[in-house]
Amino acid sequence: MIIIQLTGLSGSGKTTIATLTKAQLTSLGIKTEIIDGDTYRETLCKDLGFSEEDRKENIRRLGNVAYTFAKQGIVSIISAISPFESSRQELTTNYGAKIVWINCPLALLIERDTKGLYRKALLPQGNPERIENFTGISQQYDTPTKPDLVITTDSEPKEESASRLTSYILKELNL
Ligand code: GGZ
Repeated sequence: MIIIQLTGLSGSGKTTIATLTKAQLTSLGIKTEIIDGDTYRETLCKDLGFSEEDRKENIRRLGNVAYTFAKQGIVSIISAISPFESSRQELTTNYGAKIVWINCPLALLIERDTKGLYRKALLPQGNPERIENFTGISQQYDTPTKPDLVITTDSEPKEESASRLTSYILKELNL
């Protein structure tokens, strides 16, 4: 059974790496499921916001979904910011989930700002457009203390990052 938790700031490349890795594993005949925070926030986690409590509950639920897939022999990749070390450790303790840190410098994410979210997060308090509790800006992101793998996304092509994750998973599967 293998569960991978990709953790990293908004825009760091989690979804892209998860998608490319899934394609690589699938081409090798390995069943893979991506459990994406953004997607589940439209369904199972629709009631949750971005407070510390809600984010922890979000990760708990995603962990449980991942476990359901993983028990059936499906490689399960959770792709969510997962900013709190305690939440990540909980999934490691409960399900043996591996921690993969998708690391990209905050300054670069602010500069790229592909979805315009950082601009809104950095607006002054009181501005109606401002996004509150934004990870890395107005809410904490705990740097992973014991990541099983670190993928730095500012210095290598995404395909290479995905290949490193694929290799790590194959090693964990003894393949
Ligand atoms: C961080 C936020 C916020 C706030 C909305 N803080 O890059 P995205 O847009 O597409 O992905 C982010 C997503 C975060 O959801 P997760 O389920 O991954 O978060 S967590 O693991 O912390 O529960 C971002 C968008 O939602 N978004 N508001 N305040 N990201």
